[in-house]
Amino acid sequence: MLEEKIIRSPDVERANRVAPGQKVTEKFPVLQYGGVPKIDVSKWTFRIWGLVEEERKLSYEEFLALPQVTVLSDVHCVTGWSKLDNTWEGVSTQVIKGRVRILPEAKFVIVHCYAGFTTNLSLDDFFESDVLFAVKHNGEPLTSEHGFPLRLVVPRLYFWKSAKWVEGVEFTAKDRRGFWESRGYHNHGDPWKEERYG
Ligand SMILES: Nc1nc2c(c(=O)[nH]1)N[C@H]1C(S)=C(S)[C@@H](COP(=O)(O)O)O[C@H]1N2
Ligand SMILES: [Mo]
Repeated sequence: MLEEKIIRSPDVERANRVAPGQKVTEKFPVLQYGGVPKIDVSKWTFRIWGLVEEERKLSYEEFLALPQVTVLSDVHCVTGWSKLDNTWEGVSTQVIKGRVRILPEAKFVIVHCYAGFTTNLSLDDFFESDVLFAVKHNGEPLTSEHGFPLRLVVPRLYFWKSAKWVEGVEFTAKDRRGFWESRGYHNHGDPWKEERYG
């Protein structure tokens, strides 16, 4: 852990860390649409495309060679549970920003996952300092249930935006609602404003 940077999500500094309408759990429930995929990392790639100067594709090895950070964050699931004090290790979205030239027309990110699952974020939300592509949770490699080999973690929004089994990101000029966002959930999803449905 030589000189590893620990980023504290601003929500962990709140006096009351439990967002309205939420209950704390010590467990780590598993939730998704459909089954849990077993992903073969020798075939897995991380692709960056859309409104970028040059499309990029990284193997799992290349992705792991990127500089890593540790983030401390709370999780708020829209179904009502919150799990406090999670440490996530992985690659900050800031690193992605440094590796591709994003065109000025780009305003949104669509995160693409196994089996066609997507979630959408504004560039501002995607590039917050506590957002990362995680490979570890609480010191342990991600399990398949929780998104192995790679999951996005967006600490300041409801957990459905923290997409599991990520395969790439697409930069777009127009917003496009993702899987849950087009099935009744809010387009943004701030737990402190209870942006649950919309
Ligand atoms: N690929 C994928 N990622 C997903 C989902 C999904 O259906 N597919 N569901 C989201 C929802 S609704 C939640 S609450 C969290 C749950 O993450 P966990 O199973 O690690 O607790 O994953 C999110 N990421
Ligand atoms: Mo969820």
